[in-house]
Amino acid sequence: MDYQILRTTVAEGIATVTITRPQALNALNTRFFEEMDALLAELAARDEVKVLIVTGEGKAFAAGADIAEMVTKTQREGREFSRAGQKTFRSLELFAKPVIAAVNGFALGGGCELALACDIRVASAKAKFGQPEVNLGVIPGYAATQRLPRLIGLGNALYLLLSAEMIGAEEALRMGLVQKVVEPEQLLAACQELAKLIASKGPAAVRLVKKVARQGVLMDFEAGCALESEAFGSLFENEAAEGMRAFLEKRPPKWAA
Ligand code: CO8
Repeated sequence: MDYQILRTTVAEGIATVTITRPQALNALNTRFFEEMDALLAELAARDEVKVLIVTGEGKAFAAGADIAEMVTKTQREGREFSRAGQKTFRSLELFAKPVIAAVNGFALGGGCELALACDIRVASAKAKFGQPEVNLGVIPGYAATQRLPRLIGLGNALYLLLSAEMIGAEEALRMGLVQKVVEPEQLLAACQELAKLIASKGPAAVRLVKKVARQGVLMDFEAGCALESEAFGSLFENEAAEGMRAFLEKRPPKWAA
């Protein structure tokens, strides 16, 4: 695909994906979703890519769905626009490799929903978060009504969704919306360091941790535990044998690719 909005660099097993429409504060349009779908398919097939980082160029991570594109939509088109975006973000959420959101600036509406679909959120101290949809007479359409309560609890989620208040990085950290806040100039380095740390771990274990946690959170406890035992067992005679042997032999593990 001829990528016009997403710029991707791959180094040391880490793919950094940057949204490059700063003139519109990286507002998410149809083209963005098409490119993200194509990119995820490409990166899924590249074994050397272990972790993804998603970030934005300029002062926004993404300031929401593209209001200019949405304004004239009919009910049917609105539904379709929402479903297409939900599908892309679900693919990102279920992507076999961990995804870190490097939230550099405004993460509003659909932009905040993009961050929510990532596995870990690291924010610049300058980042701003919010779900301002009700200001526009709409509601989130990329699953913030579903992911936000699961991530930060119903009280915090409804506070953000109903008030449309924009909060800073420290407040987002307090709510559990982000996992870490760093100085703006440190953001990419901090995310790369975290990505490299994850990439150095047992690859099958990393894949299964994500899969089991993601699936388990939507299941009842017993079913989630059964899934965990199944995944746990599958690592024996495989990666776990090397990881534990390496520990006992006091040497670093040699993971199969
Ligand atoms: N869509 C389209 N264009 C945008 C968006 C957006 N979400 N956000 C900013 N822009 C554009 C502005 O129109 C402006 O364009 P231009 O230069 O041509 O006038 C340019 O980006 C720069 O923006 P500002 O001049 O407004 O920059 P400021 O620094 O003054 O303000 C803000 C920054 C506070 C972030 C402000 O731009 C703002 O409030 N943006 C809108 C934020 C918002 O409401 N986002 C939620 C959108 S709704 C949504 O995401 C729903 C998701 C689910 C959809 C499901 C499908 C149906």
